[in-house]
Amino acid sequence: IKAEEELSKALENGEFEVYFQPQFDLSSNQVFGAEALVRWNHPERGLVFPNDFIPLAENTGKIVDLGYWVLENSIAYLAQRKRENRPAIQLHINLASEQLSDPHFVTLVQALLEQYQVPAYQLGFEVTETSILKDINLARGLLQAFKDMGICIAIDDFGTGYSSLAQLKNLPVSLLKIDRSFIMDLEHDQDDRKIVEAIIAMAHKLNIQVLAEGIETREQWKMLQAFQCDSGQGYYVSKAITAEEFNQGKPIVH
Ligand code: G
Ligand code: G
Ligand code: MN
Ligand code: NA
Repeated sequence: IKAEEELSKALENGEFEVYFQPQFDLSSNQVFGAEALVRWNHPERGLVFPNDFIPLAENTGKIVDLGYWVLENSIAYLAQRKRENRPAIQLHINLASEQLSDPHFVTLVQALLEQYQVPAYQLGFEVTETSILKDINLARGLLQAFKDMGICIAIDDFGTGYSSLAQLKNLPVSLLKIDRSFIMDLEHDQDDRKIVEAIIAMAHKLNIQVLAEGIETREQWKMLQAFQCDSGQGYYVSKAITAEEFNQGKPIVH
C-alpha cells in the first residue's frame, strides 16, 4: 500500500541514516560501543524518529529490508573504522521479531561479517522479551546460533516484559539492558533502587552482564557504579549522534 511504497522509495533514495548512542563501561568510564538507532532524513518532514516509522515498517513487513539495511550499514561502519585505524568498538543493533522468525537470517549475518571482514564479537543484537516470546522455540535456536558465533545477545527494555527468571535461564543471553523506567527516578524511589540492585545481583549470578538505559544524571551514574552495574548509556553522557560525530571523539563523563 502507500506506506510500504514510501518506505521502499526512502530505502532506494538513501534517506535513512544510522545514528549511534555511545555505551560506556561504568568501571572505567570509557566508551566500549554504541547502540545503532535509525533515523529518516525525510525530504519534506526533516529528521523523522523511529517511533514514527518503525511500527509502520513492522506492519507492512518492510522492517525486514530496513533491518537488513541497518545491519549492513553498521557492519560497514565497523569495517570503515578499522581501515581508518580507529579503536574497535561493539555495535548493538535492535532486531524486530520479524527478523527473528527468518531461519535464513543467521546465514545472512555470517555472509555480511565475512564480506566486510568484521569479527562477530564486534556485533551485539538487542531483542525484547516480547519479540522473543512470539515464537520462543525459533528465537531460541537463532539466538543460540548467534551466541555460538560470538555475537553479544542483549535483552532490551528488561523489566517491562513478561519473562521470568526460568525463561532467562534457558535463553542464550549475554547482557540485560535495564529499562529506563527503572532508572529515571533512581535518586528518589527506593523501590526502583531495590529492583535495580536485585536485577544486577541476579544477572551476575547467572553470568549475565548488565547495562542501565536512560541515565540522565550524575547521581544515577554514581549509584549504578556503586551497585556494580557493568555499563550504561543515556543523555547524561550522550544522545544518539551521527557516525561523523562519533568519530570526532569520546563524549566526556564528568
Ligand atoms: O532512537 P529512539 O532513538 O527514538 O528509538 C525509538 C525506538 O525505535 C527504540 O525502541 C528502538 O529500539 C527502535 N529502533 C531504533 N532503530 C531501530 C532499528 O534499526 N530496528 C528496529 N527494529 N528498531 C529500532
Ligand atoms: O527501546 P530502545 O532502548 O531500543 O530505545 C532507546 C530509546 O531511548 C531511543 O529512543 C533513545 O533515543 C532513547 N534514549 C536514550 N537515552 C535516553 C535517556 O537518557 N533518556 C530518555 N528519555 N531517552 C533516552
Ligand atoms: Mn535498544
Ligand atoms: Na530500551
